[in-house]
Amino acid sequence: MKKDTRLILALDVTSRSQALRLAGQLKEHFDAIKIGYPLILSAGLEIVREISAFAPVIADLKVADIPNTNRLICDAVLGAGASGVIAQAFPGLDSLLACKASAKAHGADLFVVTEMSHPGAELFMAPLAESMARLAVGAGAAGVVAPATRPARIKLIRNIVGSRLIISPGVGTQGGSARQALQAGADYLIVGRSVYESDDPVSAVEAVLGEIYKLD
Ligand code: BMP
Repeated sequence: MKKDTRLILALDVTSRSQALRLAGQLKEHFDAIKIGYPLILSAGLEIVREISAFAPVIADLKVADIPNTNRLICDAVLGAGASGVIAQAFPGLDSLLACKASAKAHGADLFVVTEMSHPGAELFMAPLAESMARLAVGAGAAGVVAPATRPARIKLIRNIVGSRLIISPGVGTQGGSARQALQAGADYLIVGRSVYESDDPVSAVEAVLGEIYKLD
């Protein structure tokens, strides 16, 4: 994945035509587009290939099953053209290794969730986030997902994952700051509603980029 804008678009719309319109309009501003259940279940698996004509697609299926089922899920979405897939760590190393094997076979990247960005993640995920990050490293993941809503947690997870990528959701609508997340060590920011729900999505993403460039 190129690292030009350091932004990944979370395209959680449920209309195929709206998704394709937004992808075309915004592709220059994002290094990748993350799509998941909302769009894939609404528009069908073929949307993965259609969106990947605009930018590399990360399939956010938060894969969380036994190894064989994980493999089938990853094979399906990576076979449909995704360049990366997101899995949950909590089912364990064997489940993650199945995702990793599928990703390797497709020349794709595996990303593993450590701690999620919403308040509810503090109950079960936060106490285990460091273990999940270690498991991601052990499974050979290309990167992890860590919360822009809690920059201190990004810093902690960076210490564990070393040079692996950190992709970070929670900027904008969820209250996270782009600048703070990057300063804490995120490689990429995942941005969704604050851009695609805006009346002027291009201006909305330019505002985020303005915040990022202030870093230099
Ligand atoms: P938004 O900018 O609209 O809040 O979108 C964030 C995106 O990142 C959504 O697709 C959501 O499912 C995803 N996400 C998240 O918000 N927090 C996490 O911890 C992990 C995610 O994948």
